Amino acid sequence: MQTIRTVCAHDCPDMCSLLVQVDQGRVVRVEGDPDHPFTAGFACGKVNRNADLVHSPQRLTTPLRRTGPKGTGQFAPITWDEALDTITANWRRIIAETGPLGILGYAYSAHQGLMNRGLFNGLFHALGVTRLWGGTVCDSCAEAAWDAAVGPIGGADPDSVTESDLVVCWGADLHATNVHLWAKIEQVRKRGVKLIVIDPRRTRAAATADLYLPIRIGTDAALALGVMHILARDGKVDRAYLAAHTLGFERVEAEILPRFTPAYVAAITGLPIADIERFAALYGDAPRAFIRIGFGMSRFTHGGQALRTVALLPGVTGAYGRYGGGALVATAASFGLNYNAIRKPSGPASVRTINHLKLGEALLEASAPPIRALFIAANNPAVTNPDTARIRAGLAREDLFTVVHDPFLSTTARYADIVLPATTYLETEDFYRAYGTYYMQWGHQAVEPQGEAWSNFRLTQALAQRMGLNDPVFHMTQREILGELFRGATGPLANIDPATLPDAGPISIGTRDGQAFRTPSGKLEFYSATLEAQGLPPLPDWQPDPEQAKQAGPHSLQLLTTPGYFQSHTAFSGVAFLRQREGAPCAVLHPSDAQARGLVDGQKVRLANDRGTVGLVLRVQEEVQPGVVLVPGQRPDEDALEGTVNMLCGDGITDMGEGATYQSTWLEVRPW
Ligand SMILES: Nc1nc2c(c(=O)[nH]1)N[C@H]1C(S)=C(S)[C@@H](COP(=O)(O)OP(=O)(O)OC[C@H]3O[C@@H](n4cnc5c(=O)[nH]c(N)nc54)[C@H](O)[C@@H]3O)O[C@H]1N2
Ligand SMILES: Nc1nc2c(c(=O)[nH]1)N[C@H]1C(S)=C(S)[C@@H](COP(=O)(O)OP(=O)(O)OC[C@H]3O[C@@H](n4cnc5c(=O)[nH]c(N)nc54)[C@H](O)[C@@H]3O)O[C@H]1N2
Ligand code: SF4
Ligand SMILES: [Mo]
Repeated sequence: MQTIRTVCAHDCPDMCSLLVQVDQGRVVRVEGDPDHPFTAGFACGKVNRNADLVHSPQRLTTPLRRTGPKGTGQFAPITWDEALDTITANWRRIIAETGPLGILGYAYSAHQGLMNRGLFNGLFHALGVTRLWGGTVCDSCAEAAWDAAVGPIGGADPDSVTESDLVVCWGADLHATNVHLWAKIEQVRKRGVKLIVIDPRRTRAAATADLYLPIRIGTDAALALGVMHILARDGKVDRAYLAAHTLGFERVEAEILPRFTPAYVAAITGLPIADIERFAALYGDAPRAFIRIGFGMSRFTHGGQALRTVALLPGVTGAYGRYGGGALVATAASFGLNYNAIRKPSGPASVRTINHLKLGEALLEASAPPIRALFIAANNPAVTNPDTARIRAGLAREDLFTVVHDPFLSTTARYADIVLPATTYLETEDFYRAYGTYYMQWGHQAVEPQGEAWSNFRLTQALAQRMGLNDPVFHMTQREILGELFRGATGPLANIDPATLPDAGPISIGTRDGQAFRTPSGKLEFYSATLEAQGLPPLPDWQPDPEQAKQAGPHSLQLLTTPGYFQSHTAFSGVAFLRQREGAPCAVLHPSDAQARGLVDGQKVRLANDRGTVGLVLRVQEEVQPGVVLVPGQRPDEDALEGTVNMLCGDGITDMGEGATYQSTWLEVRPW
């Protein structure tokens, strides 16, 4: 038995250090590394079962060629040489006929290793093909909103929570998506620190909170402005901090806050006035209040305005200036690595880009030139992208040459002409930097690739070489590329010798300094000229969702979509145990809404709107407020009675960052 120290590559803010026990080439156990301060000796319930992922009987073992209609999943095994020859012959033909823009390279975040993730982009960049504007299905709205307020720099260090005097969990379901922060929060609560949860879903954290605010979807900006109103009214504003570190608060105070009285905010958010007052009082009395902001509040038309307004709140009390205080959305922007070495080795500076969530539109409508070849890796857009029906219609095009690289025959892979078997991260080595903490770490390979699976890294290098690309990055080893990543690194990274990293374990670049601001003014921007130039409101404000008036009928319910506890999107659907733990795909209604429709717990129901219908099992619980239907996770069709939740969501974009608006969706629920 051997124990190998590696890093969890799943798309998750925690980026755990893991100890993997390997016996005769098989993963037998995966555990959290006790020597990592944040991982703190435990892995989550999904990754504890990673032996089942690596050795799942559903793993792809060879490359495949399509033998039946697209979408039906009929394939025959072929060799790697045949597969690569077919791919490069098609790509060369398309490039000769219409230029590289006829090919769309589509890869995102299922492997968080900087090389296994980034080198796909390097390949696409060097070939000059049409590229994905990645992340719009995920965090681009949250990121743009944070950048408008704070700038492209990480937020509060989650390790600092040990010194916080109040924790606010605002639109993040920590038991699902950030369990190690939850563990830290539990510790500080033992010394009396209070927890406030603001979430339309009564999450597990909400059930234990000192104050739970079951806010209406999409009304967070109003709540944050209401709190600012009360802080100003009660003289709890840190004027010295505001003068030194922020821009435009006096305009917010004069032009916006007078409207956001507790009564007005209560009417918008659905929260009792007394609870809004209590929240503001607790927040105003906590100089080191830590707010964990999740992406939940960003998933609707005005999601950017919501998240940006919440991100401004710690400026009002000066919490941003104190260790333990402030706000955290993500940390990734603080790692000044030389990513371009991997992502942009050569190729034209700018090419056509396709918004991640507009894949359907691109496949069906793009012209000059149309998309004739599609390469997808580490993504399952036929389930996880909104407007799924249109995506599938695009993928079904007979004249589209599609390649999918994945460890499993995903729903998307079933539409491919060529399917390539991918390794899981435990079959690769890579370098990682977290997006939810300030740690970075080398991850060792635990086992050999299973079957004939190739890592993302190996595949990209092979394709690049066959396409005649000579950039050194397509010929270097992972350890050599690590040196390139640190070339010209600044700040805390400048003192690191990359050659020492593979044996170094986790390294934090967190500091005890107050929040720095990287906006154009160098301050926290209550007033944003950047937003104004984009035609957006330069001051924080709240407006109703315009989609509600367009879509909502008299019996409509608004969709609430959240992460699955034991399923992360579809990445664990090849693990039977975790599918069972998650349970059958379901919809959750408040008892009053169920009763009004004559529906009972456990019944099969149909969720329907103009875009489609989905069949799920109903759960009737006070986990949500009236007017909302919660559908946890995004599950493949075969797990459900029929369809998948994203068939009901449109491809509309958010006010900032062109992100997905899953929750600007209204629908009806009726018996199956
Ligand atoms: N187990 C598990 N872990 C995961 C994932 C997963 O699918 N499953 N996904 C991974 C990925 S790719 C990502 S990007 C992250 C996402 O991680 P988070 O940012 O934590 O998760 P969100 O999807 O944003 O959902 C968080 C919460 O927001 C709430 N919410 C929804 N709308 C609103 C609103 O209008 N206001 C407020 N205040 N709250 C709202 C939801 O009810 C939910 O509880 O998690 C990662 N980790
Ligand atoms: N309704 C709704 N939809 C959502 C969300 C939501 O909150 N609500 N959240 C959105 C968010 S935040 C995100 S990030 C997206 C995620 O959407 P996707 O990126 O499509 O996520 P997964 O379903 O996890 O698909 C990842 C695929 O990569 C494969 N894979 C895993 N490891 C590797 C590897 O090392 N190499 C290769 N080549 N493949 C690998 C997995 O088997 C899986 O098929 O979903 C979005 N969709
Ligand atoms: S908590 Fe996140 S980083 Fe840690 S093991 Fe689970 S998925 Fe991986
Ligand atoms: Mo995501």
